[in-house]
Amino acid sequence: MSAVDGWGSANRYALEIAAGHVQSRAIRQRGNVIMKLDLASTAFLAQLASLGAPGFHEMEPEEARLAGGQIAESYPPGPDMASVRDETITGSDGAGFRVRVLSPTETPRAALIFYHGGGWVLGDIDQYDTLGRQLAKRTGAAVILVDYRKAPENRYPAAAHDAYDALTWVDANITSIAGKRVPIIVAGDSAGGNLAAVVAQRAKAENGPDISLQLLVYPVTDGAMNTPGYANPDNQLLLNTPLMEWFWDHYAPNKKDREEPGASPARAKDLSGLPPALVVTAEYDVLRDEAEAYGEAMQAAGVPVTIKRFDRQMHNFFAMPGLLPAAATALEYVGQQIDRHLATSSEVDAVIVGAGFAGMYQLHKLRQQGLSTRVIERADDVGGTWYWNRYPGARVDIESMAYSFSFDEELEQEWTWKEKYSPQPEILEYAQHVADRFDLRRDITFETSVTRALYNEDTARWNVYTDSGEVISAQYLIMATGCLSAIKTPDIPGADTFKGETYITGLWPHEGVDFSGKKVAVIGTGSSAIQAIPHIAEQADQLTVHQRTPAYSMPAFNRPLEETEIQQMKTTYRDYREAQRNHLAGIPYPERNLMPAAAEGDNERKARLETAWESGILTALTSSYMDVLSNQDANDLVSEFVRDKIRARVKDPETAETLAPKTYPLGTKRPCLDTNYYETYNRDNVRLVDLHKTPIQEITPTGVRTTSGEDSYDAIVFATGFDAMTGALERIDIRGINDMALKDKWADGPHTYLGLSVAGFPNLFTITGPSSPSVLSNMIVSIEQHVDWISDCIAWMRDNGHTTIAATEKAETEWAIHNEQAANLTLFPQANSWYIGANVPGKPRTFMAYIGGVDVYRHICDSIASDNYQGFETA
Ligand code: FAD
Ligand code: N01
Repeated sequence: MSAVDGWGSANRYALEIAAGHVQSRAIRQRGNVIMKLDLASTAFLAQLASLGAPGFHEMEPEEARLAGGQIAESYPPGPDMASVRDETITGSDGAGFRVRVLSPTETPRAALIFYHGGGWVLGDIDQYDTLGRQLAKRTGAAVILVDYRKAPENRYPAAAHDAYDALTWVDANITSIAGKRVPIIVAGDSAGGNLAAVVAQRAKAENGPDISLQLLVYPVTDGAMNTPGYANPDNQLLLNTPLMEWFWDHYAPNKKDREEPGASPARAKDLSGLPPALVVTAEYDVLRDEAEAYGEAMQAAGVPVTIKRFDRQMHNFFAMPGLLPAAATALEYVGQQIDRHLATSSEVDAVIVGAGFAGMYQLHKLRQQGLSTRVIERADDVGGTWYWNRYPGARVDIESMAYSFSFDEELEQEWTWKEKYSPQPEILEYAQHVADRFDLRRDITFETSVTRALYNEDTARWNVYTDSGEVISAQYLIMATGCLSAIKTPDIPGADTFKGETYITGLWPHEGVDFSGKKVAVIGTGSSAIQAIPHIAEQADQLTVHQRTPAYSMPAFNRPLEETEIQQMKTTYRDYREAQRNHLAGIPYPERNLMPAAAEGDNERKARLETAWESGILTALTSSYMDVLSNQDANDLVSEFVRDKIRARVKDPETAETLAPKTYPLGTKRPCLDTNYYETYNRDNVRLVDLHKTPIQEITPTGVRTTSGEDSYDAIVFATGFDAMTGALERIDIRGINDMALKDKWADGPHTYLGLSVAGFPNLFTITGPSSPSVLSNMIVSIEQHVDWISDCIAWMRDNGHTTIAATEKAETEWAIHNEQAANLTLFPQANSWYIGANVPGKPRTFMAYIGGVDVYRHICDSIASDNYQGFETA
């Protein structure tokens, strides 16, 4: 039977239980409890019950061991290890026992000693091999499985002695296990959790080896068996009171022994000074209460303890890898906690904030240069923009084959984009592929935000604070926080009073949203709204779009990529990448026409603009003449061409005029690419509200009130954009020399040198920071250029014995003047765009991207570097 068939029949059993068809007495008695478990556990229990086997406590130990072993045979093999070695240790009382050292493929960053469960009577290291390997792979620790002596052949304290001897053996052999001294973690499940807790107490009492963390998975902590769970049959799935009695009777038949902390760690008089602990429990487990009580008692004694209860799970779920999906979830959770814990105790060379494309590539580069590096990321995975923006229709507006990393030719060749403009899920998949390929996640701490970063002038290091309570000391602090990652919270009165559903495009629910049958309002008509609106309109009963400023949008003409064009690009990728780097915006085709718009007659111009339009390339219209973005008359010609296109796409003339932008030059707010955007307004269920005529007064509990009255909605979608360029940086309390806050320094607008460095903030780098080309370019081209430059700078500092580098005030001021002059040569400052901070009330108005072009900018950065980092001070 295949695994899938197995699940199919298991699930059928679960349904049968629900329908009351299964006649097993045990199941009938506990049917309502079993259904409280998740489906996989329910199905597993049902299958087990259908076998009609007696409980372990009704068997002889040998028989029970065989039965337990049979379940373990269904676990899939664990991941490959760099090495697996079994050794026999001679314990302090002369008895021998086996340990298995599972070494992960990378250099181990910890040694995790795992004591298996089984009531001190059952189980062995072969049965825990899969789990051990999974732990090694996920945590990056060498895992040492311990085959301690079992009862009743060897009663208490034999197992506890072996467990401690395993610890001292690991401590003595740590360099051969891990290559260097690394933190030791003691871990175990059930009776193994008991042994881990006991070992931690003994190490403390005897001043034994340092233990960095205790991982106690539903540990047995008290032989008194008097916590509420023992009296409640609802909690007794897979492990019940009679079986616990059977275990204790075999392990410590002498009731006096059970009162000793060596058997019942909860009986210890003083729990202070124990290593930090992670206590994992299951909701329906007879051991839940005693495990959590032990965690709480340690907490009360001042030990840092995290208690995590897995809802809808039963005893032993953690140790059934491959059988229960919850085991994988719990393993990932434990992995993240261990990541976090190991990180707490480390100092690193560099901290990178953000794991979008910028943070990912920066991590890869610094690792290659041998720097110990940690990335802190708020999300629970990589991808940045493409992790957060999951609204319907989200896709790239620069051709996918061009919007991709160029730094690794193999990556470039192995990845195949499917569409001209790939949708968000495909780009996220690409980011995840990059993370897997370069094994990035092991140095990324997810679900964690950096809240503060303080520069310590005495140590010349940054102290980086996170919302999980960590403080990480780093020589370099690299902000890869993104230009468009700080959501602009809806700045409309009453926005938080709406009682229906609200969505923000940049924080879209992962499970998606079904608008079927609903009355939906969208607020905003920027790039996000333009992509989402056609999809929402198709689903919703009615859609009302609230537009303040219309956008210029052209059709993307998106389509699947043809095999021949993929191959063509892959064959010529190197030349293409070179062209990207040497182009104004990193988008080399269609090439910029160096003729002014006035130089051509109406017919030729129309033909040229038609060709640009048909290309479906974002920059085609602004590249059609050299002066589109610098000469109002030239811009008017192209803008009017686009307005005519809008008029042709929208049937109702009044709606078309409302949608046609007239208050700012084309290209000076980010232009958009769409699929059926304007055509959507030809649908009967779509309505456009012109907020210039009827501004929003407030959002009410039931809808949106404009000056023309109130409309009620089931859902409101805020496509209202971002606090761009500076938002993500200013939301962190970054303080440099003399405790200067970045936010204060930037009170009248961001000041940087090259968008890479800030005077007064040594060793702080900003990837695609303000005053660099960033958002005016193909962002991946700009990200790669910055990451390469920063990495080269750090290498240069190390080669030349410099500890710190920072921009000088003079260089920063000169760069600001150059930026302003460059922007003022164009039409850009005329628009109330987010480029200029106009979308955020109260934000200072300065043009925040370098307009001189990616090509020119690259040349400037390279010249500065080759001139010994002119404009920077080093120490
Ligand atoms: P991001 O991808 O924004 O990643 C920054 C990361 O930092 C985020 O994951 C965030 O969670 C994390 N972070 C921020 N602050 C903290 C903190 N304090 N603590 C911990 N973590 C933090 N650009 C293009 O060139 N072409 C496009 O087609 C394009 N399409 C886009 C579509 C959308 C919907 C949006 C919003 C932007 C688009 N962009 C596009 C710009 C896009 O942001 C960049 O292309 C690129 O993805 C940015 O990568 P990044 O790593 O610099 O930043
Ligand atoms: O945000 P936006 P976005 N009341 O700021 C309106 C990239 N991106 O998320 O213009 C009423 O552009 C606001 O009106 P106005 C791309 O770089 C790329 O759409 O301020 N309306 C505007 O219409 C893009 O530029 C893609 O008058 C309010 C809209 O909300 C950037 O991300 C896809 C309002 C916000 O538009 C941001 O795009 C998506 C209020 N109080 C994003 N506040 C691609 O296609 C704001 N608005 C690749």
